[in-house]
Amino acid sequence: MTRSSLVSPDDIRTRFSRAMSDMYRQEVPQYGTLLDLVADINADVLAGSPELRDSLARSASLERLNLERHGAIRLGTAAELATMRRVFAVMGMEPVGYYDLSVAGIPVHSTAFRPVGDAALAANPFRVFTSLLRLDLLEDQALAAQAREILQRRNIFTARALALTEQFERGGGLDSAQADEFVEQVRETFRWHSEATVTAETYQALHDAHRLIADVVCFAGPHINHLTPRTLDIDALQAAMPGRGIPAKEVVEGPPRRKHPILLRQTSFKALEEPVRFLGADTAGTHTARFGEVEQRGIALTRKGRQRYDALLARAREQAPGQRYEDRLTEVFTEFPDDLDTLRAEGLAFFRYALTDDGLRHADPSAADLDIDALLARGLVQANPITYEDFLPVSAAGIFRSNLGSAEQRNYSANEARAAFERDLGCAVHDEIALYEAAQAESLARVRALLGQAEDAALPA
Ligand code: OOG
Ligand code: NI
Repeated sequence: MTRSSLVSPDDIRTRFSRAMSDMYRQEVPQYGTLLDLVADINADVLAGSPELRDSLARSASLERLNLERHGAIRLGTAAELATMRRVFAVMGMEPVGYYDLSVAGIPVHSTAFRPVGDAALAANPFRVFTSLLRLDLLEDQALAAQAREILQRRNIFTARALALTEQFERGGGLDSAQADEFVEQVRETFRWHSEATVTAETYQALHDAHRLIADVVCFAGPHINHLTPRTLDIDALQAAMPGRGIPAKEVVEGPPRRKHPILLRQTSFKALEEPVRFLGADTAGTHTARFGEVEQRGIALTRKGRQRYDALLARAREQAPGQRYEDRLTEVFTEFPDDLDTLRAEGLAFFRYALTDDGLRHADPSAADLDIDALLARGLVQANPITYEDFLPVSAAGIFRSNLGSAEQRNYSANEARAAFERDLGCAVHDEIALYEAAQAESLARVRALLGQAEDAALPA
């Protein structure tokens, strides 16, 4: 087999995200309704704002918009997490960020598998928020042991998926037919199972300990629990959802509405109650797991920007008698600058630098050494916002909780379990902020190199 017949990981990821979307549309009809609504609203927003269309085009977000979504799964064992990492690697997805949800009373910790390079993100930014259950947080250690034993018995990957993953690792790639087979096989792992692997009694015991534990332990695989398209106006979406028969969660998670969106805003609709059959039972029971979510992505923040965001969000979440949460959030966030120049000048947000048409046409070679502010002031360079590609722990906790019922909030002691997570995963997770820093720095280096080249081009032939 020649190298040229190999399919790129970006292409495999795109095939996979499409297969997941088709499967979820069939399994959860409301997801299809949501996709239609998102497409309508995105088209309206783009038609009404040529400025936004241009800005999205410049930040490589326009073309990927209708492809763009994230999913989420919850795994039961360290071995499942380690193998999942290898499977995602075939699709060019690497673990980015560490999210400790136990501080919010949810017994999991998580990472996001996603593409990391500029070109891969532009091709298709499909991400999967991947959580690992923490049975060590269970008070009832006998129940935890039982859960571990049940999990030990299952194998969530098909033999062919593993064989193709090994082939990828050995030879460095898959051809088109193998890529299709890989996608089909891996899809099996993410599929819904209406047959539980345990009796109703065991399910109930695990459910009583925490609903999430029953969801992870009682089924043959880590069914995808939501798939989230990207909208350009989440407030319009939130308002339109009930009209299409979709019961939205009460508040949008994340920062308030702004002229220049930052980070990530998310809302979801309530999980479905689905019929399941328990081991040895004649009649059907029910399980509530799968839901829908929508998100609006904004500009990535620097460490300084993120600290300010976290502090403001914490302040907004302190109870204020007689004030609606949304109003309080908006009020508190008036302190966060909402124009791109200030966000850049104060080092609060990340930008990708590119030459302007002017910069391309009559580049001044001596400009290559000017500092970035001078390059911008001369109109040779433009600064395009970098889209936030990751997740927010406080928001994620809110999304989990809205689908577990509010009674599910337990208090686990805050504790750094990151080292254990990375050991289970088999590698360190990327630092998401370092990835944005690198993207910004590389774009600046590229701009300088291009300006420098103008010097050679200007020399007489
Ligand atoms: C994951 C919830 C987190 C998000 O978008 O923040 C998440 C889960 O419920 O498994 O997907
Ligand atoms: Ni999500």
